[in-house]
Amino acid sequence: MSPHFESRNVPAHDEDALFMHVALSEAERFIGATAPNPPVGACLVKDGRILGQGAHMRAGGPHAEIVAIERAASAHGSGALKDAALYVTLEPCNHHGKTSPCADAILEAGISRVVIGALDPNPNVVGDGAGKLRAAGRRVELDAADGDCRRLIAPFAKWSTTGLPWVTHKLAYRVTPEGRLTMIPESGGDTTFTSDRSLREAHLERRKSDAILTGLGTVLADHPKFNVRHVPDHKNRRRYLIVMSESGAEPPREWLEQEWDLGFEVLVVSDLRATLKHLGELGVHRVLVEAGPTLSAAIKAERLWDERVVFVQRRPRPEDLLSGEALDYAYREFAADAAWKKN
Ligand code: AOF
Ligand code: ZN
Repeated sequence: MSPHFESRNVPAHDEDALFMHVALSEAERFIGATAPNPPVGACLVKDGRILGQGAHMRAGGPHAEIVAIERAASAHGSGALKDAALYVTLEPCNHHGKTSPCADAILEAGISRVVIGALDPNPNVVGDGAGKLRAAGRRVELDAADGDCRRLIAPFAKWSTTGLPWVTHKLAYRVTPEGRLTMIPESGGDTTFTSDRSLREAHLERRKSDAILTGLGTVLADHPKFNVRHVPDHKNRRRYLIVMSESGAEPPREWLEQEWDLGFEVLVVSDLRATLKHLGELGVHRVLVEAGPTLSAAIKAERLWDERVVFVQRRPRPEDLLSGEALDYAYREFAADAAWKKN
């Protein structure tokens, strides 16, 4: 699967899946902004028309359903919501957390049908929002987008059931003149990828992350900047930047100051597994690994990754160099036991 174009399983003429993808498109904009909450999107529909749509934008902020309901009510009047259908990527909550239960707001608005993309995997939330809606006589249906909503919250599902963050491992390979694939060793610099498309893709992965993990070798070799540059970042976003240093040696002071100024809390660590556990405790859902061969080999050998984004340099033909055709190819893969593939 190429990360340049996410493949989606939308059955032909399936209107439910289409509206659920409107909700998904809302949620996706805030991946990387909502931890320790999941990204969630919602869309309200009546007579085939979208009345309002919205997303959960940050922890502590209103839930996606509430944003969509408020937008629809202010655009069309609250009476318009009666007998509307709500498409929401995650089961509406039925608990008093930082906000009051979405299930109640849905009932009050008179919404008669609720299409849910994924059940809430959070075992600490005593909810059954779906059950409450059903008991109140509303039509409740599950999974209109064939697993895409489960995939959206896979990092949240992993974190809320194991306490560990989801690890995305970014890798780049070059083909040598002898035809061997070698890892492009450095990771932070802008020279790693040949095409703008790949650069944007790599920076989108940063945008989606709560922490970036690299190795001291990479830092010393390149003094990389790890901030999001080729796509817009979330507003006022600070992230953790983890430097694996087996010897315990510190990165250079100027580099530490540079990364602090770019919005990072830098942690220098020596134990990979203990660090992932610690990051989970800090509320980190998504770790992006951007490392050289040594740390990458450890991530691979210890099977610590959940998802990989792999860039492969193509062997150029002379005419490609003139045409400006992208000299790379990218794909994404998931560990075989990725939880979102099940049920
Ligand atoms: C929803 N809609 O948009 C989100 C939900 O602390 P709170 O009140 O924000 O609750 C957080 C929990 O609510 C979170 O752990 C997850 O189980 C659920 N998230 N639920 O109905 C939303 N973000
Ligand atoms: Zn809620």
